[in-house]
Amino acid sequence: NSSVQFFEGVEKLLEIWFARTDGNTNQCDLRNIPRQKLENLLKIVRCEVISFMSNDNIDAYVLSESSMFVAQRRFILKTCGTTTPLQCLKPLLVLVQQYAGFDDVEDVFYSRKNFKRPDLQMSPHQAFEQEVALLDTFFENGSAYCMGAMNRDCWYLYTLNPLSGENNKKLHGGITEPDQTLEILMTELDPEVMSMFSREECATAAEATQKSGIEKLIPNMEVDDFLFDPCGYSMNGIMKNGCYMTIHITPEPEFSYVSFETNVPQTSYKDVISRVLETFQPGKFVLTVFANQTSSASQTPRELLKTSSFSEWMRRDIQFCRFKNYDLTYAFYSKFPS
Ligand code: PUT
Repeated sequence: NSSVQFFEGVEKLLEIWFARTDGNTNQCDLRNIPRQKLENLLKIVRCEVISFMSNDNIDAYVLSESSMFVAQRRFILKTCGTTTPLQCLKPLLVLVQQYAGFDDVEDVFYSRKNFKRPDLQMSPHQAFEQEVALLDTFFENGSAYCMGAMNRDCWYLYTLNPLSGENNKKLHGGITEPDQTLEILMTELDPEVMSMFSREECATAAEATQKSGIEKLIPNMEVDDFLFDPCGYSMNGIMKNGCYMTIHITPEPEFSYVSFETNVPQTSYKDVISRVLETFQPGKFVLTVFANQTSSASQTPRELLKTSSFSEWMRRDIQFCRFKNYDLTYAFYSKFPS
């Protein structure tokens, strides 16, 4: 039905870890940035806050276009549609220095799946090369990667990859505390499942969260969910220890898209991945897992190499990258050969 207005569900995901050159971060905290300043930042990105929850370890914002998570030294901004997250880099770095007390960037991860309609994006997001050119103006030692088939379903990443050397090692050695991130980016979803994420079928976000089975994906999450009118759904989940999960759903059959992301540590992600797939029933999906050396998920590359299918979803390709202290696994699975 060509009368349905297209919406780009695919998000741009920016994760930045901050540090201090003198190593003294005790008094530093990104959550000291005033709310109004963050809201001004989001205006530049072309989105706004629609809901907020927090605990001692993390602030979680549901946005009009996806989510933002602010912890002591980690900033995550995930935005879909025609938002422009890279345009907020300069003011963000100023705010961080001014209010949070950090004077250095420890690591950066900017990633996204290929857009369905790149032609509708705004500068610099029409092409990954343009995004990289902008990122390179802010960061030394950034490296850009494309994982998967670059003419079909693929996933782009920009991250810091400093040359070894004493100075670099000390300042940009990367995150050594245990850290991991699982993302599942799903397309061609089952229309019956997607119909739950509309006001026609569910009166409230809580009803959609419960009926769809989202509430059972990862236990012990405090949930902040939002059901858009007439359709579309976003949720953030946070745990007392600062772990998060986030799900964003574009249900229209012509361009259905669901993203799932969490940093909850697991020695094996197979069960979580299987639950997500059973819940949303995608035709195909991109899977990415970052795990650093101290993470309990550090065996993920070995495990996923052995996993040639999840039930009826067959692996079509898999790639690995070893960065200074993270291993990245990328894989693409589909129900039917495309
Ligand atoms: N989205 C990037 C994740 C990096 C590891 N936390």
